[in-house]
Amino acid sequence: MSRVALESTVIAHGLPRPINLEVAFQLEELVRSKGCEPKTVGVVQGEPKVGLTKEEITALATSTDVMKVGTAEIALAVAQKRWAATTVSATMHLAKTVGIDVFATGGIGGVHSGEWDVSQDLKELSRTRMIVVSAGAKSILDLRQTLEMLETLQVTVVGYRTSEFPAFYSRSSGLKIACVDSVEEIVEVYRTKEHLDLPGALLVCNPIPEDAEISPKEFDSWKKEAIQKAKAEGIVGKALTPFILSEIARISNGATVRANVALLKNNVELACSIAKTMRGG
Ligand code: PSU
Ligand code: MN
Repeated sequence: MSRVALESTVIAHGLPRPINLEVAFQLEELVRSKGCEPKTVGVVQGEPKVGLTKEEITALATSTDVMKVGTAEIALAVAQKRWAATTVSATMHLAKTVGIDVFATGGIGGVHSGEWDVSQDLKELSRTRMIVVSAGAKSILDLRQTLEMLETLQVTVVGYRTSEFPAFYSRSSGLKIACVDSVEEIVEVYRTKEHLDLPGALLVCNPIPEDAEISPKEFDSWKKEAIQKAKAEGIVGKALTPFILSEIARISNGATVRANVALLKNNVELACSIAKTMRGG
């Protein structure tokens, strides 16, 4: 059966509780309903695992002592026998070790505005060959700089039925990318990367469904407020993304959470369709 990797940081640190656990199970169920096998990735008491059990997912979603690890911190979590949720970078790295080629996430990390803070997701996307389906980069990032950095790092970026880099909660950003119109085309691009031994990810940008979109204007005001609060409270580094996401969820009365869930499901569906086409072709 075609396997589709899922990350756990969005579950442990990206969505509010208790909806985070419901979403984790819904995404796995959705993968199964499409005839594929979900492989949620995480670190269980120091053991990196590709394919968490229901109990392990529950622990990651409910415990208060869960690390957030990128590729750089996997070894630390293992040595210290910790529970850890994996970001896009760590999920890609671990999923690749068991030969998985397709991964569905919400949004990748990237270049933050203001002080230097660039996600290790970009470095991993640059070196690990995998199809990563996302709704663009995280909404709180500098999208123009993120797209430039993806180019510098030789990541293949395509829009699924769009020629704009999607802005997570909204479908457009004004930033142009190459457009692919079919799943078959996505698979052909990926096979070509394999044949020519071109390293790095094929980042498939899948815009949020229209009925779940949030207007950029509305979102910008929420984002400004959240970023100001993060500054005032001195939140930096790894804690920044989870802090801002939870602030925006609060300010928007849950609207961002509903949008996040909608785009996650949309990405999972496209990833399944890609994974099945890869197996058939
Ligand atoms: N985007 C979201 N929610 C999330 C993340 C991204 O809307 O929870 C997570 C992903 O796991 C991504 C990580 O890999 O944030 C990036 O974190 P950082 O910027 O600290 O590298
Ligand atoms: Mn960072």
